[in-house]
Amino acid sequence: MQYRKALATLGVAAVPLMFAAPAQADTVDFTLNELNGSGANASATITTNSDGSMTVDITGSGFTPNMPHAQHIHGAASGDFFCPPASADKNGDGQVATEEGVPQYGGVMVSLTTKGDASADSGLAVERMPIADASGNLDYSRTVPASAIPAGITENVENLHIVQHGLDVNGNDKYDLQALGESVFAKSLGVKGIPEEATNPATCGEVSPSGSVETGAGSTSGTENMPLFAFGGAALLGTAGALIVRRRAAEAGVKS
Ligand SMILES: [Cu+2]
Repeated sequence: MQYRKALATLGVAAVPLMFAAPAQADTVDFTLNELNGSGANASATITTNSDGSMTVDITGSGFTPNMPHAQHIHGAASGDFFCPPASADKNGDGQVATEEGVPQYGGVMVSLTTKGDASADSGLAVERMPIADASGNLDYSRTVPASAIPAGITENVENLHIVQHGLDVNGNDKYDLQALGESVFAKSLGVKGIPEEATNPATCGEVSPSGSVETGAGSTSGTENMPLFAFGGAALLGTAGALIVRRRAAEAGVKS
């Protein structure tokens, strides 16, 4: 009798104890490997906080010096995405371009800007993206508010990817048209003259250790945010170019 009573007491007590456990910050490590022979790599952590925000820390090197590098958390709340292999290079130019890689690593979920909006809408806000220092180092730290993060993303951090864009193929320390020509993706929106170097991915990061290429995430369209990238390329050319892209994108009926 006494024993059963004790058990019952335990049972009652255990339930509130389980639910009373405080929501704890959870940190996931990412390893960002070079894409497209960029020479860049980075390590990162994403910490999900109890208020629904995410703290993202990135430490990288080998980036095009003094140039902005658009960076995003790609993936989705569920599904199956991965960092693109070299075979994703469909046009055979030796580079996995934005439009070639996005279907594999997923759409933009969070824009890792330095200030202001961090939603997918800022995917191409190059003026608010981090700039590599004169030695090509790129360090970044920001807590992204819950309001900028799509539903289900903080619950699916292990399946997300971090992608950093912008690389210097011909070694002149800038984005130019000589190396790879125009950005095919920007051109597809009717905007000419944006270097492919400015829009191609330089790193892609999966959860560490990267024993398996596939980490899984995302059932939503991997292409819906692709036009955002052209906005960034246009920003490199100035506001007028960006406006043209937005208008063309609007005419094409794509999300901006
Ligand atoms: Cu991206």
